[in-house]
Parts: sequence; structure tokens; C-alpha cells
Amino acid sequence: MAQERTLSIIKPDAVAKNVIGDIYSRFEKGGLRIVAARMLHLSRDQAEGFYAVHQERPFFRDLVDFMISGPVMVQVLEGDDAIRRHRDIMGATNPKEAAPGTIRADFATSIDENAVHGSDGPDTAKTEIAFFFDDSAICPRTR
Ligand code: RTP
Ligand code: MG
Repeated sequence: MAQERTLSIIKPDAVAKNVIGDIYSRFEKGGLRIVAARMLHLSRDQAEGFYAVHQERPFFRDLVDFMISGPVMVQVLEGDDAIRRHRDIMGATNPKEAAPGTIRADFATSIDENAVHGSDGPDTAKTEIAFFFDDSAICPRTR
């Protein structure tokens, strides 16, 4: 499988729980390298833009309100089969369905406050990475 990049967001609930380091450790142990990272507090415009694909869904307003409720930690993860690997480490969207040992099983409280985001395919990964990072902000490993 080719090397891929994916976008990861540690959402406001998990930042508030002070588990950024624990989540980073899971990425690294799972074979993913952090090649860019930034913390920010999303504006409403940014959150609506990022989740524009969901704008007609009934949960859209709650999702945006939640995503702007505190700072988020955003990173680009790189590795073999990174998009699927990252989603496996996150677990199912609804923490009640998330496999034991996944981030959402351990840290998410509900389908609304579910700790993390991950890109769901190569096209969305590209768009989502560009939403937060210029090419020059991404630091591939040279060793
Ligand atoms: P994400 O995009 O955050 O990584 O999560 P996902 O792919 O597993 O889920 P997605 O279908 O893309 O939905 C985006 C986020 O919207 C919230 N959601 N709420 N109440 C609901 O039925 C519902 N469905 C989705 C979740 O916070 C989900 O992460
Ligand atoms: Mg999604």
C-alpha cells in the first residue's frame, strides 16, 4: 500500500480532557507520523466551511456549535494506508459502536462529542489538508 496523508482533528471535547498526548501516542504506535500540526479555535465560518458537505443534515448546527466550543488540535498524519489506518485507530463514529481500545471507545461521550475527526478518502484528505495547511507547513521525514 502506498504512503498516504490524512487530516486528523482532535475535537474540543478531547482537548478539554487533556488527552492530546495520549491520542498522539496512539497515532505513533499505529504507524502514523505527524508531519504538520497546529492548534486553533475555529471560527463559525471555518467550521461551517470545513463541514459544508453536511450542511443539509439535521445535526449540522449542533456539529458546528460543538466544533467552535473550544480549541482543536489539527494534524497531518502520514504513513502506509494512512487514511484507513487512522480511521481504524479512531473507531466508529458512534462511540457505542466503537471497538474497545479505539480513541472513540476510550474518550468519546456521544455521537455528537466524539473526540476526533479523520478524512474518509483520498479526495477529502487532499481538500481537508489544504483547508488547514500550506504545502510549506508540511514536513515530510527525511530520516
Ligand atoms: P468525522 O467526519 O468527524 O471524522 O466523523 P465520521 O466520518 O465518522 O462521521 P460523518 O458521517 O462524517 O459525520 C461528521 C460528524 O457529524 C456528527 N454526526 N452526528 N447525530 C448524528 O446522527 C450524527 N451523525 C454524524 C459526528 O460528530 C460526526 O463525527
Ligand atoms: Mg466524516
